[in-house]
Amino acid sequence: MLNEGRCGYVAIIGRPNVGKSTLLNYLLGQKISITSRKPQTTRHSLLGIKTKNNNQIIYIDTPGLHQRMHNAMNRYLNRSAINSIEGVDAIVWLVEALQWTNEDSYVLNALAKTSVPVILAVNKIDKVSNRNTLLPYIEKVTIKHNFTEIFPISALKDQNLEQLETKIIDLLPNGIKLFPEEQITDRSEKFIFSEIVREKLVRRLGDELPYRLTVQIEQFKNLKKITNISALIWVETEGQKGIVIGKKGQILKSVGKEAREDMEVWLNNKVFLQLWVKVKQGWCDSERALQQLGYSDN
Ligand SMILES: Nc1nc2c(ncn2[C@@H]2O[C@H](COP(=O)(O)OP(=O)(O)OP(=O)(O)O)[C@@H](O)[C@H]2O)c(=O)[nH]1
Ligand SMILES: [Mg+2]
Repeated sequence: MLNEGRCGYVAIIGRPNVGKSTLLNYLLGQKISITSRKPQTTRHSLLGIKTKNNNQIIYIDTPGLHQRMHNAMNRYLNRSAINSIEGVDAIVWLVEALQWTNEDSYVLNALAKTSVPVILAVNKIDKVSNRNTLLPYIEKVTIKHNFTEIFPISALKDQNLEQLETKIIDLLPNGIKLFPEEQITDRSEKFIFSEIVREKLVRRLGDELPYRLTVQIEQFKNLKKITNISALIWVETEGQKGIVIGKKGQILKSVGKEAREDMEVWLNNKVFLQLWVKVKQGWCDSERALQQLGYSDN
């Protein structure tokens, strides 16, 4: 008899910087979502599709839920994360071991309104030197919601992820696969590549990164032996443009090199990458400008 597998959607949520994208990449065994030490690295929800035997888990990586909602960009990020809680089959909520912030409380409030099963994943346990402190912490968080299960994990060091995934599959409904087995994300290569450039910028510039910077792939041309790609980096002021380019163009040069190397791995082809920095004032405060740059709810 044909053994029908399970298939469903699972949202990975949590405050900024707690390790959501790192977890997704390790669960998939491939890097599709960018990560960095800086909060609010993820700006668009994206799907990561994992097919395992007869089962298919469709993970949704979300921007970190946060409380600072002053401009259009922040409103978009929260809307995008909250919308993905609706209609999923399970939620994995990440907190960081021994840490609790107002932003965690904010996520908890959003969860209180849902009847979807929630798995609590206590991440970054590799950072905890005294394991005796972990249990009281977990007990304190556990009583805050009716969790289906609780897993202490390390997304970075691959601790307990197998067990977490087994439990996730248990929560999915029976059903046929919604995506082809070889597909790992719903996003285009253009999207992934703009994110690769942004990751290198976030990592290189750290706190100096213009918060409102965005990247757009302008040209993407697959030739036989090489792929030509050009990307526009949008900033808001001439000063920010200077920061992104760096002294004697050093920053832009190394960002270009690192991004090109990642793209070559992804495409398994040589890449010729050109980066341009452009100034567009006030785009982050305008809903219309956001839509033009691909930040839309549709
Ligand atoms: N030590 C340790 N660091 C981790 C672990 N998981 C993630 N990190 C680090 O935490 C930082 C944030 O990780 P991300 O995956 O970008 O976090 P995020 O929740 O997706 O953040 P946003 O997209 O900004 O909401 C990165 O520097 C990761 O390397 C872990 O298990 N252990
Ligand atoms: Mg992220």
